[in-house]
Amino acid sequence: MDIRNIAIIAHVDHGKTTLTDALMRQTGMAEEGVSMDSNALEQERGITIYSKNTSVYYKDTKINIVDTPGHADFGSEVERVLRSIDSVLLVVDAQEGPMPQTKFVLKKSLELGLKPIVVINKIDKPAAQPDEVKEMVFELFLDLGADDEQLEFTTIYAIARDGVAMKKIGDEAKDLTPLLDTIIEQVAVASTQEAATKELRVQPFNLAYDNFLGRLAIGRIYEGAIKKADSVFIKTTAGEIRTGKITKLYTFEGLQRKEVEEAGAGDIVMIAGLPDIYIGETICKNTEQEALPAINIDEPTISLNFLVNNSPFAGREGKFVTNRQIKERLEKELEVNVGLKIDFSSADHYKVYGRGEMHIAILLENMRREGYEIQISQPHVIIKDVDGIKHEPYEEVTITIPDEMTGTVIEKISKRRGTMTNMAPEHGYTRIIFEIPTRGLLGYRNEFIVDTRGEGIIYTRVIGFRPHAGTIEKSEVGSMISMATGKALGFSLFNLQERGALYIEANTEVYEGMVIGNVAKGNDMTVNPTKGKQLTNMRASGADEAIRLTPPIRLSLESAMSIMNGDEYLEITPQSIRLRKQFLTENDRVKANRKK
Ligand SMILES: Nc1nc2c(ncn2[C@@H]2O[C@H](COP(=O)(O)OP(=O)(O)OP(=O)(O)O)[C@@H](O)[C@H]2O)c(=O)[nH]1
Ligand SMILES: [Mg+2]
Repeated sequence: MDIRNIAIIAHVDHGKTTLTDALMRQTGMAEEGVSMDSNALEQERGITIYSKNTSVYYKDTKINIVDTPGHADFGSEVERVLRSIDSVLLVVDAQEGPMPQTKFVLKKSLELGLKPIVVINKIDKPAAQPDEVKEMVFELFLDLGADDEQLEFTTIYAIARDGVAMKKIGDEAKDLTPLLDTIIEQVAVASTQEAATKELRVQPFNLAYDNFLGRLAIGRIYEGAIKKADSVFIKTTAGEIRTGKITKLYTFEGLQRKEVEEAGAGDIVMIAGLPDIYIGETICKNTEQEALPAINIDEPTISLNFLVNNSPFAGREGKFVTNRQIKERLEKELEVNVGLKIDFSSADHYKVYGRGEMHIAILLENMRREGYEIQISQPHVIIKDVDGIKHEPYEEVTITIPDEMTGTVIEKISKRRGTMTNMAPEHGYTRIIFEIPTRGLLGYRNEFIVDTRGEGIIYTRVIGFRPHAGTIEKSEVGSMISMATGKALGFSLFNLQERGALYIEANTEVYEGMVIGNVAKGNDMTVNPTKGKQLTNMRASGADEAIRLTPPIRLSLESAMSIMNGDEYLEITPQSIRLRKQFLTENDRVKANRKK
């Protein structure tokens, strides 16, 4: 059977997964309501976090599809996938048009010589402008240096949510047949007779983990056939050679993996039995075969420490709280989380390196759901030495805001060492692009939301390491710290909310040293949130409940990571996210400060 290998790529939310799900439905591979976003966190956040494989059958052809994540923190994952497929469906929202991640994934695809099929999706939106968007996509191809063949891309119009596609606007919208036919017509057959008769070469582009089978490699068979129980060599581009034995072999079918005895050239397989296999290595049959070109893995950009929770409330909510349990969990994460690095050498903390705040937040969120308690320190950017010069990560920031807010935003970003590279009107809004050190950006998101009253959209993407920008002045926001342990009372919170924004509500249990809010003006402030009204002054005992409090700011993992200060820890348990001072008593904090 012929095989075609494609990836679906796009900016976040443009409809990749919806389209993949619809393709599975139409070909009978999945029921109504079944989604590729199968992970609990994905469903909750409504985004794809992990790229996933599926396959569908259409007209005697097997189409392997990789659904990729659109969020920039997972961009390097997309890049790896692109190396291993033959064409992409570039999905573009018919209203928003090309966005920063559209540009990034298209650029990578064009550089690899792929010929994308453009899918203009969501044409049902009231403000959809499919013709204009097609024009914009064409311009983007030109800007990114597409060759003549790539410029002749086919455009399909779709409403992925309804499972329909058309070759022209106005065609009958029945199902996804026009898209499936286009895939069969345009995507090269995955293997030739010649490749099929050569000796085996497989290259993994993704990793998975199974409690019984251990590490699994997901890779493309470039040449030859692979069989269960095969003895193989694993070659790296550096020339190292190891041996291994395939214990189990799977192909993809809909959302399932299907165990097979053998798979042939062109197919995408999942391989068990190679516990130390890694992305980009070549699995082959004899030592003379050449390793396939390496697959680049992007370096981490931020780091932070993971510690055992030692807050006064430690152990109340979690099942797994010890150093050893945390270490084992992190070691397991390293099996599959390709962008992650961890330094286990220190006795009292583990240093975790990741690709961005969201990358780390997803790991932490998974851990707390599994019952772990943990503390983390403030994230820092990674500084690298390149030829004796200090380098730091930079990001491209795309901001879409109401026109009248441009002044404030430009001023703030410039202060943080951002430079504007582009500014253009965008449907009654202004879109501005900046380049800024990641360091300058840390903690900015919250300010941005406040400054733009929630109306702005900010989108960031790491663009690489550049020479260090020097000191960046940031107005550190002071913390409001509890001096007491007990239950926070409405009466005291009512008075405290005059001084800043609170993170807790009445009746929240607090401890000495816990950060319960921020301070609008000035430095850290120690307060007593447990103080009740003097009994003599109280008219009725129920008075406390009658107090109306401003709703608190609910700390999420990401927002807390971005607002926490250097002398604080974030305490994460299955039920709570608490900010605290590293030194819990005022006395110890003063002493620690003096030592500095
Ligand atoms: N109006 C409209 N909405 C759509 C259409 N296709 C998808 N959506 C909606 O767009 C949202 C995002 O869809 P997803 O398929 O999750 O987008 P995605 O590209 O996979 O997102 P990430 O994987 O997180 O990058 C969902 O709320 C969908 O219901 C469409 O054709 N029309
Ligand atoms: Mg998705």
